[in-house]
Amino acid sequence: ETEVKIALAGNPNSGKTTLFNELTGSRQHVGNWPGVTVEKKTGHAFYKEYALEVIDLPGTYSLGAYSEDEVVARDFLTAGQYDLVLDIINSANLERNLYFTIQLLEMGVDLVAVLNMADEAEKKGIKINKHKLSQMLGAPVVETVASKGRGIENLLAETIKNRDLTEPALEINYGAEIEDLITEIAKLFMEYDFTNQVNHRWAAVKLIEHDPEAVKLLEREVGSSKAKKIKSLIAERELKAKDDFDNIIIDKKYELINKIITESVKAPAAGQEPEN
Ligand code: GDP
Ligand code: MG
Ligand code: K
Repeated sequence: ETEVKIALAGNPNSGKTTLFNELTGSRQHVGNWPGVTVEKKTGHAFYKEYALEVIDLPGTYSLGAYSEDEVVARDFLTAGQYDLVLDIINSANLERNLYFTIQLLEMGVDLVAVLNMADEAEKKGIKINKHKLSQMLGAPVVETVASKGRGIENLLAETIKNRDLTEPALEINYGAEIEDLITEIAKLFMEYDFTNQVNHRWAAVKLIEHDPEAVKLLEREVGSSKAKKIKSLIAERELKAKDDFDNIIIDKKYELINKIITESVKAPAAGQEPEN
């Protein structure tokens, strides 16, 4: 029997818990994440000769540091103590859900994109080209209707097939000003012996966003005086820049999401009734 550890991540109400129940049945354990009051659900599923440990992460829209839920999910994901993440997506609300997906991909998380609520998307006349979406995300894509137990066998098969997935992290081009800054931060990471296993480009972007957890990580790894030098470099560049870096970073993410949606989704035009 081979052990495979998977985590369910995604937006609230994307169907994570429903899928978790479908996968694990009554083989569940409920506890708390260490140090916080956030509920931790783990369970077991069996498929062929594989025993899957399944962890239901708190649902969040983002992976910043603005709530306990986000920090729990993010700490789990950056610690890397899993084989594969199942990113549960509400297919009927793709734009918002993909915002979370691309954050995972930028962190370098290996995932299967699970297009859940396929029934809701169908009702709305939304047609998703799974092959194209998979190509653009650089991740396998499967379809499920968790509430009806549809697509679970296929999801298990794809999970096992991709358990050793190691894809390079997604790199979004944030434009010359930010890209130059990322390059310089990366050089300082080298010089200062920042060796943390997190994706370094992702960490640099988070520092540019003034993410407090990224700042804490940096201070822990290189000490506060070196961390201060990196923070000063960022502040100096921000002063010179025409536009707000935070805004550019969000805009570029949505630009990519819109491109993905344009190329992989057919939705009825506004005011037009779905075909069925
Ligand atoms: P979570 O917040 O991600 O854990 O989401 P839940 O599992 O609690 O699901 C939110 C709601 O969506 C519940 O009412 C589920 O019954 C429903 N749901 C889950 N999966 C599906 C699905 O594939 N199709 C439809 N129509 N409803 C679903
Ligand atoms: Mg839930
Ligand atoms: K992996």
